Amino acid sequence: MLRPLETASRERVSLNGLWAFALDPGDRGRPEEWWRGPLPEASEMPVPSSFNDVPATRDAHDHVGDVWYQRSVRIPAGWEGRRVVLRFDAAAHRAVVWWDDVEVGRHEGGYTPFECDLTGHVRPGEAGRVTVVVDNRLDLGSIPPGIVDVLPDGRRRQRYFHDFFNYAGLHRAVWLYTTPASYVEDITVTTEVTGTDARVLYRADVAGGRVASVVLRDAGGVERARADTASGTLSVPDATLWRPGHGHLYELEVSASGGDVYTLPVGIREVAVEGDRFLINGEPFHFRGFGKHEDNAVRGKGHDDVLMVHDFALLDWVGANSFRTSHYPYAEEVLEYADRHGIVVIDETPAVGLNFEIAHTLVPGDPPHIWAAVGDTTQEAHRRAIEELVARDKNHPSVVMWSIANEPDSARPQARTYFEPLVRAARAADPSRPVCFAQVQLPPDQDVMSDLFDVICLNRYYGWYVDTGDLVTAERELEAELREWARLHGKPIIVTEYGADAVAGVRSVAAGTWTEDYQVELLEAFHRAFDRVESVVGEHVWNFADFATGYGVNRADGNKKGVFTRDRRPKAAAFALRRRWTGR
Ligand code: BDP
Repeated sequence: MLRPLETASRERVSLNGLWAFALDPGDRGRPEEWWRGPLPEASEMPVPSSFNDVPATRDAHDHVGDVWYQRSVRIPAGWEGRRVVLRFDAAAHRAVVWWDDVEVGRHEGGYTPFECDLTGHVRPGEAGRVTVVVDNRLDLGSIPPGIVDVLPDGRRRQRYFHDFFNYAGLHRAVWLYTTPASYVEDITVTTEVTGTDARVLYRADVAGGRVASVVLRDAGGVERARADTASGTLSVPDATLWRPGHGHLYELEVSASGGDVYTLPVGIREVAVEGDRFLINGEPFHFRGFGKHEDNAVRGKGHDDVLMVHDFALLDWVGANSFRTSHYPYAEEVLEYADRHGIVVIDETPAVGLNFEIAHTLVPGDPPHIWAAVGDTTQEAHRRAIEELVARDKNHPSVVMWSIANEPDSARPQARTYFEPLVRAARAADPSRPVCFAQVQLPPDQDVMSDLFDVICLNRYYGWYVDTGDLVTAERELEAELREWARLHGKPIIVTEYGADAVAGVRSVAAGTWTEDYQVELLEAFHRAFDRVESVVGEHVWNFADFATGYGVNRADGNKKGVFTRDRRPKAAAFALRRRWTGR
């Protein structure tokens, strides 16, 4: 799915800003058809932002159910005879959209974009009312899954099985854009590298017309290759490659017969897994970085360029070359930035919490395990989440691997049955990138599905949830386990999570748990083990920064495994990592 752009043939208007907003705790909005007029008792809500922490009330913070957004939108007068599209970069987790009284779209899945074609509903020059209802409920058919309880006093309580707060709402940009009636609908690009010669394989889909030309230009605007077919291969002798640390981009301009023009940034690079190596452009790549979250005070998961650029500056400062979009697709701005700056990304679906054993907020006992609770609906939602992720992010050179789940139950035989078709779906959607999942602390002889994947990604909490406080045992057990994975699978291993909670400012000579010093010592113990096991090709610390999560008794004002605090101040661990990763 192409991102809205301004080109010679396209215009784009941002609908970010203050929208009318109403919580709907009594579920009145749908039966009373609130889209037919101004929202009752509306307040104002900034878009993009998660809604939860903006109003400063418990009701908003803990709200479970529908919220309503509304604003008036004027269609530019010059858009006569053109296609008009309303695009939501995200609505967590389910949304229905109306233009005036007419439903124009609906979508499920809180982290991927969707569009509503307004052509035929709107008159250029006139204004209309856009109303969106967003439902933040997670159930056993959604990705991620959850359970909504209705308490004896009538309140709803949302349970979910993942360790980050269920921020929701319109937390990414909203756009109104236009294209000619016949338009470039999609472009798919893959690249191959032989020495310094490269090939750009492309396919362009034009709705209501045909491809007129495809031109590849270099960063200086000089034409390097050209074609006039809907799909083909462009040869680029002496190509400047996209590589980690160097986000070199070309531009592919696709023109359609009806005059539409779309320009796509293209990074030329090749990704491969060979034996236990992860190769980028034929060279072994070692992942240094973090699992992150989209998480900030007040905004929640609301995208903000200021915070994004600052996070990338800190990644640079600490010497990270990569991160995982744990545990959902991040805003497209983030991937575009990574493309431009040569940061490597493992791109993850929102399939987190397919596991009751590690749940923080589930009252144990009902149902007994995840595979007894979820079924075809969940698997179908999961498949859609994979396909929507690939459709959105397939052209980003920064994305080198798909992670299709975080810490699912991978011990029970049902896990294999559930995941086999999903791995197939991921490979069918994109044959060019490796596929992985992040595996919860579970030894290789108990895991029933890692052989289906290309890279072994392990989330390991030796020294924290197991061997708590004993880093000598932690280091020994970690190394033994890593060697076992290497022996059994012969694939590259990335430790996609390791870390310890540390409350900033709490120091200790005896390095007890929750101190900054223990966090440093734990990371160092892991690093010694990594450096002794050759198949380890990556280290992603959990987490880049402290983040909001449910208020289980093992969390104090959020998860404190950040190497930076929630407001991005470095803990001692940040300096230790910087020394390891940059030598400074
Ligand atoms: C892992 C999860 C991650 C949690 C982390 C933790 O993948 O989402 O936040 O552990 O417990 O289980 O800190």
